[in-house]
Amino acid sequence: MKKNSVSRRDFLAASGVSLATGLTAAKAAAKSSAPGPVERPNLVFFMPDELRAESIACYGDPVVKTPNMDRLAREGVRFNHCYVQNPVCGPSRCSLMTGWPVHVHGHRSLYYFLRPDEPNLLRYLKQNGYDVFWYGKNDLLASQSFTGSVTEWGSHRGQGRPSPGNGNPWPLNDPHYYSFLYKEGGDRRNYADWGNVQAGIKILERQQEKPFCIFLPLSSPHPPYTAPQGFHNMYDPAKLPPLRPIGLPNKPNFYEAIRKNYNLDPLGEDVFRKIHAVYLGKISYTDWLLGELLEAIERTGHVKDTAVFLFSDHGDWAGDYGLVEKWPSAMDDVLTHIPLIVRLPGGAQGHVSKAIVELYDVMATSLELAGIEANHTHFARSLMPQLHGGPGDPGRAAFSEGGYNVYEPQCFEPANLTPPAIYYVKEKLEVDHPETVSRAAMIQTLEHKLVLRPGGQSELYDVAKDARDLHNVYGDKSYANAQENLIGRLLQLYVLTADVAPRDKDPRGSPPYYPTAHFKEDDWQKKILD
Ligand SMILES: [Ca+2]
Repeated sequence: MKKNSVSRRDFLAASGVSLATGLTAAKAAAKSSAPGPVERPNLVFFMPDELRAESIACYGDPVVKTPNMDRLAREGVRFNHCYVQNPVCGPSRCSLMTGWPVHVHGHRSLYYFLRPDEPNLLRYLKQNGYDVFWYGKNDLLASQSFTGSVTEWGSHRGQGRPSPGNGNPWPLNDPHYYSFLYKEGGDRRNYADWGNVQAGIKILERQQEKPFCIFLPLSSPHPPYTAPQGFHNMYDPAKLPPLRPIGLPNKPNFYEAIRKNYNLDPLGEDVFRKIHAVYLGKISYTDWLLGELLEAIERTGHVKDTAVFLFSDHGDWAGDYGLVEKWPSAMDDVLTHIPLIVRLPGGAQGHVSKAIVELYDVMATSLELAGIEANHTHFARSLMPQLHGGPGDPGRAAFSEGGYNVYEPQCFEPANLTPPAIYYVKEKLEVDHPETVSRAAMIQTLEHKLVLRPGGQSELYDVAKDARDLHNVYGDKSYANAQENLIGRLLQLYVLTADVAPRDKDPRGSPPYYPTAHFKEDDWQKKILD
């Protein structure tokens, strides 16, 4: 087993102690950029839902147009290898805001969010002088956590539904029905995402006394695969590079199960290419929204005092492998590898960090920028060194987890849908065949990726040769050493992060004894009160 000691930096990060204040680090590298460093900058979190890294131009997609994301990368730092802690909305967001792998507190489902007795980044900000504005979907906080964590929130969610005539266009018995491929949408300004971005822009435009955080958890490019006019048909399916093929050997059981249960088998490759083309169109729409936001930041003079973060909670298959959407225990690169771009006043410009980082590092980074010390134990690491041009930790690994056990009905989606609901087949498959959503744990390095599924098929990829996850070599003797090393390292992660000890202490001695506790319950009370 490879020796993998815990470095001082790891220890400090796990203790919630920063290596350097934002200001100190900023001074060290102030020469690297135009706007100077700023104490306690405003924070803008632009978070598209289901945006995978590789489908953005500056991450290497040869077709898609994402000029605003590319510009943000040129003006800031692009993290080339950022991974989520879970491939599904709720768990990934809970990790993002706590700095905990999902196993630390059981945040593995869509039905257990951060409660008032648990930490979260937004509450740290609000309780330490920031106004926190939230416009978009939830999947993060329990209802009772909102007032303590968020100054003002709202969602234009209702307007985000496809407009009449733009719903599922296929008859129920058509194999396209559960493909999530819909028709072209409406006007780009008639979408929830546009409304939520506008709400954020209004905050930028008004006078603020306190530093602020604007959290924009948007819906795009989440399926269904439909995009507004001007974006839906932006890309020619015939001109896309080849998708990852259908029917690859040694893939987990849910690949075939999804295709069979969604009735996708009869669909030709042209349909999956169209799905992919529309997904790229929806990404370009998301990029346009980012452009609106960046323009407003510039127009309101906030470039100099506002840090802008772009990241997502997970990716999407988007037609690769003949699959659509995502799956709770799937760990493909297109699902776990997301973009992370940060533009920081006084930070490096055009820097690309190639070392592995994890999405929840956003939490530790934001705390350091805001000058807040966490009062809970977490495992996120501040990315401040990279934001000032540092290379990051070349030996770091990323970890991700997913799936449920059959004895955890509280985790499963409720399976109370009936046709024509588009998620009917997904929920039914999970409940009828829970083995397809068995628990999974992934470790990813720059060389290899292991996905361990004790109740299903495990996977191993030679990432250096096979970054597209095409050839599962789990159990292949020529990879025995790599497999053993990764399993050992995964075990170490669980040993080191299995739980967190509360910071508040109980006295070791017994509490004082008060004889009054044993007064007889005679009728003295009655006597007094009568
Ligand atoms: Ca999501």
